[in-house]
Amino acid sequence: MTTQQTQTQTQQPPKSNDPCPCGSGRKFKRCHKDADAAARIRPGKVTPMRTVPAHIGRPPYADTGEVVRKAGTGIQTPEIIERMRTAGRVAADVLQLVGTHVRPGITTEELDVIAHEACIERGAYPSPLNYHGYPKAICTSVNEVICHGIPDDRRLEDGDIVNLDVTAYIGGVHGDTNATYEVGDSVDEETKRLVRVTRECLELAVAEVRPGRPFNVIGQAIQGHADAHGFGVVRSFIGHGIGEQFHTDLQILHYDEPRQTRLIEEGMTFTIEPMITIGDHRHRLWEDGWTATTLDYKRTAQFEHTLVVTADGAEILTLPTPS
Ligand code: EYL
Ligand code: CO
Ligand code: CO
Repeated sequence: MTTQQTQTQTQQPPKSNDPCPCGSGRKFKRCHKDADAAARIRPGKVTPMRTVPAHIGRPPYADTGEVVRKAGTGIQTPEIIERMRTAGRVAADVLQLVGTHVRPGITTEELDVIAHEACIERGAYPSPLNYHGYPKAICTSVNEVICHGIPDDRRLEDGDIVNLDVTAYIGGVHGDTNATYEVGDSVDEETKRLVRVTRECLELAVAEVRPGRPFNVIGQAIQGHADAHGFGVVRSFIGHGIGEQFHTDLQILHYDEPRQTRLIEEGMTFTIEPMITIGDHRHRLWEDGWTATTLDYKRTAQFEHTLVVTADGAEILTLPTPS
């Protein structure tokens, strides 16, 4: 996918007698066809990529869309960590601001424009913009969209949920955070519980972070809490090391994986960003190649913070400026 294109995306649902995309082996009409027709978010119109003024510092991929990964130890210098405090706070402030605009009738494109301008006002480049060719400043993931939803002309509806994922690049480093918002006041009780439990999964995971512990304490905390509520944990999208690069080699799993024995070390910076589902944890991609939805079209929620590991725990870098 290249930059600067206007597209109307289409996705053909499977034919009635085709195998259901959920992998059950049954015919689509006997499996998820009704759920599909009732609940599916459909791709809308995506406007051309917006520009960022020349005085804003740009990450290396901003002009080409090509991401070059550099290897590192995963441990940041105090000087980089200090810059990440600023980037994290900017991302959190932008997220909080855009969150105040979530209401029935607003389009996800309008939310993107607010985020894009808010980053620029604060001297930041919106990190997703042209990252691997991604066309927008933020990700907006509605209802059954797990992550990487592209802002478009769809209007939010009373009873929807929407995740806003904001990453800001300022001072040569990234800060990455997201949250799920209820749209209007008719969100059903099961969805409210999903959103609450997902927020708790992130909080419980952050509380486990401490030097000398295996990374798997993070996934154990998340999966333990999700299991207790009968919810699924998405496995295909994971947290990541972050710093001068948006994504480093460090992988943060959100599910229990005992083979993950690497130890957490002071000075590491990474995200935790659990995606929790009411039903099946597996995903499928829209034809745009970016948008990931649940296979069964049931709802999913996500929350994300960027952290630095301290001597005795974790400092959350993506908290908003105290008001
Ligand atoms: C851009 C690029 C495919 C993000 C994250 C935006 C999306 C799909 C190619 C990870 C990977 C955010 O860590 C992330 N969010 O918390 N790609 C991302 N994009 C994009
Ligand atoms: Co993010
Ligand atoms: Co992230």
